[in-house]
Amino acid sequence: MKTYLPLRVNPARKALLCTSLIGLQFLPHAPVLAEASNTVFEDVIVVTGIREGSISNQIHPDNEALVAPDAASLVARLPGAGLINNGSLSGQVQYRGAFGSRVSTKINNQSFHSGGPNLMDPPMHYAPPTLIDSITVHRGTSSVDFGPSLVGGLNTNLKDLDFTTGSTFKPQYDLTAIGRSADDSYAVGGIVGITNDQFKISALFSQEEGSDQRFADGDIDNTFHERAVFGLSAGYQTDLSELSISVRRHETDPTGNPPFAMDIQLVESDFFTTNYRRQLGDATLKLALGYSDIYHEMNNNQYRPAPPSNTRYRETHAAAETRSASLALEFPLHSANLEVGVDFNNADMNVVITNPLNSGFFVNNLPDINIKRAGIYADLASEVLSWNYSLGARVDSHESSAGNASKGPAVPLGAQLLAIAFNQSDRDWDGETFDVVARMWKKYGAFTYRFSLASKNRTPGYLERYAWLPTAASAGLADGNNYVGDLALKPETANSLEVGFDFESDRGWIKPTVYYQQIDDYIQGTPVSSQPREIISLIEIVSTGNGDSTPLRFTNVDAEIYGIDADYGYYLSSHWRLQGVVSVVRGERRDINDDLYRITPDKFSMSLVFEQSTWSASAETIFIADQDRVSDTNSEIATDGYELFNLFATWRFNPKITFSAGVENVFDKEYENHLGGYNRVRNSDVGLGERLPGVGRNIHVRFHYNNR
Ligand SMILES: [Cu+2]
Repeated sequence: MKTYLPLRVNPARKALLCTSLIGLQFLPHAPVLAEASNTVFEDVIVVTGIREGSISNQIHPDNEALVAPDAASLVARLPGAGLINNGSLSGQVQYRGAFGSRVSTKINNQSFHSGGPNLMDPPMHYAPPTLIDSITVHRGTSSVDFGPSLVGGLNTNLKDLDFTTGSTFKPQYDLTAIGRSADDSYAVGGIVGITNDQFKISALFSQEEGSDQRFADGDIDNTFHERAVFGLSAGYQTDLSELSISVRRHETDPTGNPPFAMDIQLVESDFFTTNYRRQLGDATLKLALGYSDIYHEMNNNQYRPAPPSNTRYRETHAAAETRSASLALEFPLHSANLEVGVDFNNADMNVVITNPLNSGFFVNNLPDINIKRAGIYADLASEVLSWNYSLGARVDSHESSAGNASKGPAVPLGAQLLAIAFNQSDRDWDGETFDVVARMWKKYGAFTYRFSLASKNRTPGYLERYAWLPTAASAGLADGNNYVGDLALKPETANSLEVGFDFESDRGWIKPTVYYQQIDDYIQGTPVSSQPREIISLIEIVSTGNGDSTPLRFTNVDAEIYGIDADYGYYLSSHWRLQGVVSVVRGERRDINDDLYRITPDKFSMSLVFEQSTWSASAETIFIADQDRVSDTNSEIATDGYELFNLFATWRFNPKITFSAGVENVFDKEYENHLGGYNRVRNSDVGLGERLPGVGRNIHVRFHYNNR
């Protein structure tokens, strides 16, 4: 049995593990039809805490190279994935060419709206590495019970205690400490509590801080970060039911965002979740409630060289409050397993831009937005002629509205006129979307064949629909363009086909997938100047005042994304093996001859791994290709390919203590990170407008101490 996997890229084990994790989390009830589970379509990254002796194919947890403070970088190592790097704590996961809200991202199964209109706090912002237990990534299409998600979908489970056997309360802890040289950063955190066979109660905490990251030519200014999390959780179980409640407070202090016009001043957020599960005869009832309240401030003058003129000082205040609920019933139906459910999501958001030097300057560029959704779904899983299949459908009813834009007297006339026009427009929208997902898989010897066919939707975000003032806020596109929304936008629809297989034998494994996604009404910025509307000249005038004379408007266009990705491994001997990942993604417009923006360059990685029972070591080479398939519409600049070399080792001293260490970018190679955006901070060692470089040589250590 292989106990150490320094680079966790073996989905067969992940699939097994995931099944086991689900079993563990929802004890005491095993899934009704374990074989028919969809886990063959999931990748699971285990970051901490697999319980000793609890599963047969055990994977030790502490072997992921946590080289960055942003946990999104962990997901970026998977086949088909990449990291949209907008700052040390502002990374978005790109999956098969999609990012932002196209890839639904949850924490502890809670779906919530970010606070910042530029996604300075994307969902993974709320998952500090010291607190992560595991991350589940849906390969390709997520099943309908996951909720709406155009491409893929991921959920991060934070650490939690396990119920024990016997009524005596026992202390339980799971603590992690991380240090990194490239930004002199540290992170400490974990969970501590007491538990018995019925009750558990715990406290969660995390503290992280780091300065600017170094690269071969100096410092990458405004890549510093600081974040703290506190929380409490409690659980109760009986033979037939389980109830859990958790509450968390996240506080992000000044954290830089070099590809944006502003930096995070603060993000203060409260999260509340409660989950209930009950066995009713053969059926399982699941209820989940969630609430999040996020308040965020950012500015362009405190943490980077201030603008030359007082009139250009900006401080933006943004808030998002999300309420969510879901109820599902899972039960056997003849030889099949049926899950039916309803889910709701209701969010209020507001964004005000101010000038901290002029109280007469304030403008409500996203005023009192409300976005509501109610969904109903059914998912049938069964086995016919030794093929497993799952068929799911969901219908969602959507509603959105915006309030009146307020504006101070110091706001220029052009913007005042745009606000008046916005306030006179019809800002209510409602619509329905219909998603279907069909999957088939079959185990045949060493092979598992996988097919999936889906049609999924994404409704426009509040910025895409309601941004009436041309600003650089763009949900993190960071392409230097100003954007305005379109009240008439339609939802995006992705029709996708995916074919792959998992092969696993004593000699190794390979899991390739080929996919094609046709995305109709893909939302993309197109030049305002080419659009026949009378107000356009005004938008251009105001946008010119805001630094971009050629603004873009979010528009429905047609696109396609296709590619192939795989992970593989080959056992050279009982202690040595080779393993790695291949990703090739293409994203293109179908209506004009252009490529999609910020698509992951082709990637190939190979690690040589040496493994013993208590320690392992690996040497990894990553080849990143040139990316010259760039978006003309987004004025995207091509980047050159490069090669990186990393080292990593893990020692397990005893069942409680694991220590890992590694060197990222051993040769301190200087390279442009294609997904990193362009530098907007003056007087940095990175030129203004230059593509942000990847981090230089980075020595990282991690210490994990737990008795779970
Ligand atoms: Cu922000």
